[in-house]
Amino acid sequence: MGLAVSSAHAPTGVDALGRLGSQELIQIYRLMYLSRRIDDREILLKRQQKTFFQISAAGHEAFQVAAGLALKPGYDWFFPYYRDRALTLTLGVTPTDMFLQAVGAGTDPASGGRQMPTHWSSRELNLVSTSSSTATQVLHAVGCAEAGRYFTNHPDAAARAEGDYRAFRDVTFHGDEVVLTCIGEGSTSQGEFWEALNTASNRKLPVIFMIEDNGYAISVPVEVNTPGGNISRLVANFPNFHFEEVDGTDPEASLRAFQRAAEHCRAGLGPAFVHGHCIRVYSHSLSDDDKLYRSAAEREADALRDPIHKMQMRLLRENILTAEQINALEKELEREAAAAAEQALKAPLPELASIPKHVYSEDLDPVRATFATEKAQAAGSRNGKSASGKGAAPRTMADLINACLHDEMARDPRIVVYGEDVADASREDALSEVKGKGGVFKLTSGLQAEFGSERVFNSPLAEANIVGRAVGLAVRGMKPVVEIQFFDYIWPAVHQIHNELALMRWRSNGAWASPAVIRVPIGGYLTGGAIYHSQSGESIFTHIPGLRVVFPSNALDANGLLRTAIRCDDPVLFLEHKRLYRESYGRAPYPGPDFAIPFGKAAIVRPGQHMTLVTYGALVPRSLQAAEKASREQGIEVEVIDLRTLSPYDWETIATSVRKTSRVIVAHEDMLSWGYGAEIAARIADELFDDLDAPVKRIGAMDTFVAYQPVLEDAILPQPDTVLKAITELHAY
Ligand SMILES: Cc1ncc(C[n+]2csc(CCOP(=O)(O)OP(=O)(O)O)c2C)c(N)n1
Ligand SMILES: [Mg+2]
Repeated sequence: MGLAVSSAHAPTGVDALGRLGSQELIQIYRLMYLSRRIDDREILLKRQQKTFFQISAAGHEAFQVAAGLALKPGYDWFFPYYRDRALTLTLGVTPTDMFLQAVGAGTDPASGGRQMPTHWSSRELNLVSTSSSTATQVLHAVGCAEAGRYFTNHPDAAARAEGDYRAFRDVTFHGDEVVLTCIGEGSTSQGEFWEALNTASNRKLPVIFMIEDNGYAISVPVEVNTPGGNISRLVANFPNFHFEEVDGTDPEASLRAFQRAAEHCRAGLGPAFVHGHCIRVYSHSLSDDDKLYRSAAEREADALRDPIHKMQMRLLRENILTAEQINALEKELEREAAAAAEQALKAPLPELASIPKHVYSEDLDPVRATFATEKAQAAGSRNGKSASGKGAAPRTMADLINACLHDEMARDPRIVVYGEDVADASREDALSEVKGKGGVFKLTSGLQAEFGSERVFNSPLAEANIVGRAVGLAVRGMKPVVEIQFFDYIWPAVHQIHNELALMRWRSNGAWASPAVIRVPIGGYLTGGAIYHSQSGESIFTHIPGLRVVFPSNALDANGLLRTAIRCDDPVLFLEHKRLYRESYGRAPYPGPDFAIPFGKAAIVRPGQHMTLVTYGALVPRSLQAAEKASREQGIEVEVIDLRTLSPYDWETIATSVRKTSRVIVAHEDMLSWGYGAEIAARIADELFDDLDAPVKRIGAMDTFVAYQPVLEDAILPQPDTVLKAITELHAY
């Protein structure tokens, strides 16, 4: 005995029949039993109200220990779920670490008291922070595997670089690393699960999908989630996979299955699917009572398969340990669990001052970005030429976004660009004879031709896939600059954006981050764009802590802000107004490959003393039109402020202007009610009340979607005349 619990390595001692030796079986039992004792101790603490939530691995221990022993912590990568106590214990998470999270200690190494218990995170072990969302993590695992392959093929890209996010995103990789991701059988109903299988299969990625099938998703039995009741049967035709289906209460059979799976992955043959039939010894969590929905007979039948009891019997039957030795071992592990709990109960609580820490990067603030060179560069250009050969003549917003992508990809080999239709042509042999697609709006045109198909490629038609993989790529130090084809179709990705992308840093207390850029064509005024190609909705995203939201109104701003978005260390939603892509308004010469505009700095696009108009996006040119008319016809001088970035936004510029003019309108294209302007107007009313001579006015679309018929579209969206009317009214107030 005396095998270290936390030193994980694949057991090598086998007998002549290929079975595990005594020491290995004892090691497995130690880990399984310790996991169970930690669960039981946590249940006790919860009943004593010393912890606040409990969910257990009971019944999954054999399967999980096997997975942990087959893989290498700190070398392979892990995207587990909330039930993986025995797995993470095997990888090296200590019992004390687990209890520190259960009590919500300030010293909880996984989250600093932010996440529920069993929400794992350890940089040392390559254990990436996971959420409570079922199935999001499997897409992160896919992105992680893509990053590992990319760095293996391009080791130079892993080099540390100063001056941008790379200074804070150190990269490690091994050519034959494997990524393990775990999921319950019920959660395989989620689309994200199928989207992950899709890409893992197509790209032959070294991902092991570990399906922990305990027959229930809370109270919902497997046949309700899985047609036919067996997920292995449904996935059997995915190409390139190695499939295993095992009794997940048998650690030895499970270990063999994981070893074969890992071998398949390490050999570069593709992903693996390891489906283990486990049991749930307790209810779903301490908040659930399975007697409400499971018959006594069923629960008793399950109990007979309890992996702890089965392992005890085996150790006795095979004369590996005597009853006394088992008893002594169990007592020792019980003491270990109790001591760890005691230690955690004495740990300090988190400081209240820690709450805002790690919402955004503490290292690189895009508001004060050292690489921001707006003034120095705006005047000149690099001999009037960009990397994409654009001249010094005024270029459209579409051109300058494309130029920025070319420049940044040439500068930073960690950038990959993917999304729907963004490649020039997925079938490379066509490239020599075709012009290439390069995005439905042509914003990524020529990128694949210049940088190759490994760096610029089409994704499946699945928005959660695009963002979920970006999270996994960015966690590894890559810089995904992905495209969601239309804002109207961002919704399947919102789960990933809200619960994962924006939260990775805060929930892991700064240990992990996923600073990806999501470019999204947005907005209406298209004449016929209708409901599903005209949507706005930026305030839904400015309401997400951890996410930067950028919304340029002209070519130069788009170029400089996209550069900052790419170089900074936070996730950025980069909104590009479709109507502004090729307008004559706001064209500019190419500003050079290092032109960067800091976030949170508004532009006063028209000075004036009679009132302030705060706006952004497509309402900038419309507001300017109205302001010129007001000046011409009524002598009203309106100061127009283009916010340029919505989160963060430039309160100083707003406040200074409102103090000067004492009158303010906030105008945007999105619907009026609960729109972005509501927040700005409320803050002005709150903080600048004494400076105001009139109520704060807001302009926005009608509270409907945008209709197809142009007469309706015109009436629904705010027009220059709508703005002019508001200016006139406010001036007369
Ligand atoms: C996206 C999402 N929907 C719903 C929930 C609530 N929920 C938490 S666990 C769970 C059941 C999961 O069952 P399964 O995948 O079989 O895993 P198990 O808990 O049985 O191991 C549900 C519905 C959630 N966490 N995330
Ligand atoms: Mg289940």
